[in-house]
Amino acid sequence: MRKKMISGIKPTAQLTLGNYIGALRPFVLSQEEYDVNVFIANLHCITMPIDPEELETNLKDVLLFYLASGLDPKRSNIFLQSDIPEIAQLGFIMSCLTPMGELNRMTQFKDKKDTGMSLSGGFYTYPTLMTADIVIHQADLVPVGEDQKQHVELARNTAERFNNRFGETFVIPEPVIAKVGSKIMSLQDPTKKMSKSDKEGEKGVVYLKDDLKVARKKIMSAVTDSLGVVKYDVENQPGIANLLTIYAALKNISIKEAEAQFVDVQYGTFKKAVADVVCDELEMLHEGYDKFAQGGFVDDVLRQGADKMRPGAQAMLDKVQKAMGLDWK
Ligand code: AQP
Repeated sequence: MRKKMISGIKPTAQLTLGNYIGALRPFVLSQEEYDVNVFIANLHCITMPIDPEELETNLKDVLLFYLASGLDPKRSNIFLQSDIPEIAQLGFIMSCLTPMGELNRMTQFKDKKDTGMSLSGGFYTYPTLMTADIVIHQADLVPVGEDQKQHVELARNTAERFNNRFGETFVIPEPVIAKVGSKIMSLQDPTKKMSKSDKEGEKGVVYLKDDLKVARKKIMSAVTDSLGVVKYDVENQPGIANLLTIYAALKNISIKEAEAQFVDVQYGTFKKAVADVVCDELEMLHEGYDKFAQGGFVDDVLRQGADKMRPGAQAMLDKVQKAMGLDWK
């Protein structure tokens, strides 16, 4: 039997090249080998303040970019997280099985807390909802970028804890991290992750919706160094290392192979090659986006996805409730 893979993206803002290389592309490539299930994580969005209209637009965009990237609804299940209410129910149960000490150690929580912004309880417990997202579907594999690995490890711990306490119930999921491109960095500050809600650093972020000219300009203005050698050295040349990663990931080659293509090449020429490959990919995505936006069947995709996923989720929640003594039937 094919292994079951699950992953999702929060429709918090416009998708970035980081989301594409670290998540969307690996989802699409996985379709050959795995039973692929991909969702739009709208419940995770409301853990931070969000404008409802913006959320709705972003949600449609994520779906259109899933399709434009090559996710095929005939082969893979694509669904909206909130269309399966059992996930939120199981999320509460999972939060009761997760020690606060583990949640306090989550780096995404610590980073946001350090900014001094006011955080919601939902943001604090979001990794426990993510646990439910994964285990309710008995997923074997969870492809994620480097930043989400810790949350998948928390999901593994919680599933193991449940199995030990209440009997063998959940499959223990494995995180899958892409060999190249699991953490694309900002083009302006290559020590910082390229993030879709980074409003201050927009110049360092290539959005999938960016006009090709704008995207090209962002790559050509990427911060580099004065060493003048195209080499993968994250510590001393983080900007060049990031551009090499983007190039290698999109070309489907190793970093070594990418480096070999740019021996004795000047930074300007190297950046142009990176911009070309990014713009080719964006052009393909824009064409797909427009085609699916006009197709008018996007609602059906989500409906069919939820119809296929919900019965399994309901059965799993029943099993959990029985195992815990929550169910009198
Ligand atoms: N820069 C990145 N490089 C590689 N992978 C990335 N991912 C995100 N940014 C990069 C991966 O994309 C998937 C979806 O992420 P998400 O939207 O659920 O959450 P996130 O990791 O918090 O992504 P962002 O873009 O940083 O969103 P905001 O700014 O809203 O917090 C995940 O697999 C993630 O690893």
